[in-house]
Amino acid sequence: MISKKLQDAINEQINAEMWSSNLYLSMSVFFAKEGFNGFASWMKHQSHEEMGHAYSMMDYMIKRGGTPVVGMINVVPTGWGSPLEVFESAYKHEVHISELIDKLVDVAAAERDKASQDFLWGFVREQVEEEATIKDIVDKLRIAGTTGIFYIDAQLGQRK
Ligand code: OFO
Repeated sequence: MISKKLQDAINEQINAEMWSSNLYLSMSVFFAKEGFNGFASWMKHQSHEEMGHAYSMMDYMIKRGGTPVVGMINVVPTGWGSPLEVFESAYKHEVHISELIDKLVDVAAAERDKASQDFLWGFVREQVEEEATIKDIVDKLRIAGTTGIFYIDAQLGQRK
């Protein structure tokens, strides 16, 4: 059974994952309005993926006898200056999420909860991928000219 302290910490992370989902949905709307349909579609997939992280944490909590909380989600940003700015914000956000996950592992270790540490290491690994994927997009956008941006938009639109 999961401790109350770890349960509270995971619930905070569940809230952060749902906030991330809304953030990427907001970015998707921004892109759709700007005519970048590929970026919009990519961000919608990302939003789904973040909800998936929240679901997975909720399922885990239930298996361990805890109670996941579906709490209030704070408002997310709605306006950016350019596609590069959007992806830079997304990258910064993922770095922040990685820090939160690292801290969660520390809580699980302090609680001597091996199963939770094992579960959370999966997210530590996931964050390496998330950061790398978004950083790669940022790097490409930094060197792309106007034509390049539309090429990247078309490419990201192929995400399944
Ligand atoms: Fe974007 O990552 Fe969830 O955890």
